[in-house]
Amino acid sequence: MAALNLRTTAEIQAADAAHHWHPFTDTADLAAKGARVIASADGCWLTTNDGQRILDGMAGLWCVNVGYGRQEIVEAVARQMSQLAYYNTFFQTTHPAAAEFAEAVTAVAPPHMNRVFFTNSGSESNDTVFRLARVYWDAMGKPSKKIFISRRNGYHGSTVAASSLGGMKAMHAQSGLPIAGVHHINQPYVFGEAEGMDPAEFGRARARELEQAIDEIGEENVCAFIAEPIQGAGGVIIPPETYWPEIRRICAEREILLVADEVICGFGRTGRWFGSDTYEIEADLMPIAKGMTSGYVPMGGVLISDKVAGPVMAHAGEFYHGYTYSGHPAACAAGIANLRIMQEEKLPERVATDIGPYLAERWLKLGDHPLVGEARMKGLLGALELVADKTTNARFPNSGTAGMRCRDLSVEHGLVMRAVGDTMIISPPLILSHAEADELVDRARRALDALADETARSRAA
Ligand code: PXG
Repeated sequence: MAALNLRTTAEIQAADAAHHWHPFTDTADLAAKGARVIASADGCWLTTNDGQRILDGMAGLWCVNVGYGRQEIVEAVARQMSQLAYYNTFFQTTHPAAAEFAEAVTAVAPPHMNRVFFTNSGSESNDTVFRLARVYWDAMGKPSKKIFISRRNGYHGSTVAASSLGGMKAMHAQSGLPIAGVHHINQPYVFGEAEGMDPAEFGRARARELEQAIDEIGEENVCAFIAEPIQGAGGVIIPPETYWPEIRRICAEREILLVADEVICGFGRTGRWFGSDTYEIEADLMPIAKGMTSGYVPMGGVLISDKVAGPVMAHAGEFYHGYTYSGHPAACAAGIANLRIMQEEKLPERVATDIGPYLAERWLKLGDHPLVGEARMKGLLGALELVADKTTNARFPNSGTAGMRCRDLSVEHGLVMRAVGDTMIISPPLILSHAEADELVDRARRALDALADETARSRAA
């Protein structure tokens, strides 16, 4: 492919350092170092501006499910933009792409979800949930039901309501969050928090914190419980098999909405269309984004159950909520083409029966590495827990330092792996081949070996 950008890497880094404020980044620190410049990508591979090829173990940011460079999507978006680059979906108007994508995305959703509200990101989807769930209880004649229960170390986005629903302490500390009306309970993190407890029992105990919270707050005040089927940004926390059935029991017995944040787990990642299918969650609302368009054009949405849609439509009248770009034609065109690829290539099924088990078998063997306390994987979501002492699973001092170093070493070895503290995580494109899966695990092992060498050297010094 012809070079898109004739500036040198140093020139790009200088412009970036001078003018670009990056998300979730110490901007001064990055400006001093210079950002890594990704210039192009194809399939599961990124190419830097200097020509280094890196296997993308994160599918961008958990989103490029169909892989990079899919011309079907590119052409569909170009066609759509020539025909109708923009029109809104406010004021009694729609357009062909919005209607078609709404039909297509609800067709793959669980059968009780037949409507979608379009947004532009997962954060906007969760802010939409925050408002819509309250509107639902107003419509039901129960306006006191306003409080959301969510989880510590959950991630639901960066906007004000979404980050309040999230349980990221560092985010809350920076801006006086959470806002009123959000109550956090503990997460089902076996490796980090079960402390010798049987995982099945631990899963049930963590789920029962929901029941206790409802009792403390008063059921008449609780609006909804929101959680990711598998926590992504929190460190690929795969709940024990006992967790979701117990949450479901509680939600069936109590009058609260259940919101499954499918922004990462949706669109094939766990081996079914949605994490809710994998864990039989039966959510009332499902925020979605990321894999919805495989990241080709930004888009998010909220899938709405008939149970919620019915009363809101019957009693609430207009929902005073929407974004200029809700149902943007280019995003809808990308989404339609993306779903078509996922269906034609049977990607959710491929994750369940082919590449998921293939990668898992190899990834779990990394659990033998002297620096790994646990390797886990579900669908194409994987994690490695780095430990300083494998016999006791003691962590490294200065939490996060080993993870950060491992992340850098991994990129040096040609693999994007992300670090959450000292947990290494992957979420590769769903089109990953067997050869690429072998390559991914090889490169991860080499990064771990390099970290082990450095650790041994610094202990000897
Ligand atoms: N819900 C979940 C479960 C997410 O993972 C969002 C909502 C927010 O989506 P938007 O599109 O507003 O970013 C997310 C996003 C990371 C990382 O470092 C994860 C996300 C976003 C940015 C970084 O793991 N997840």
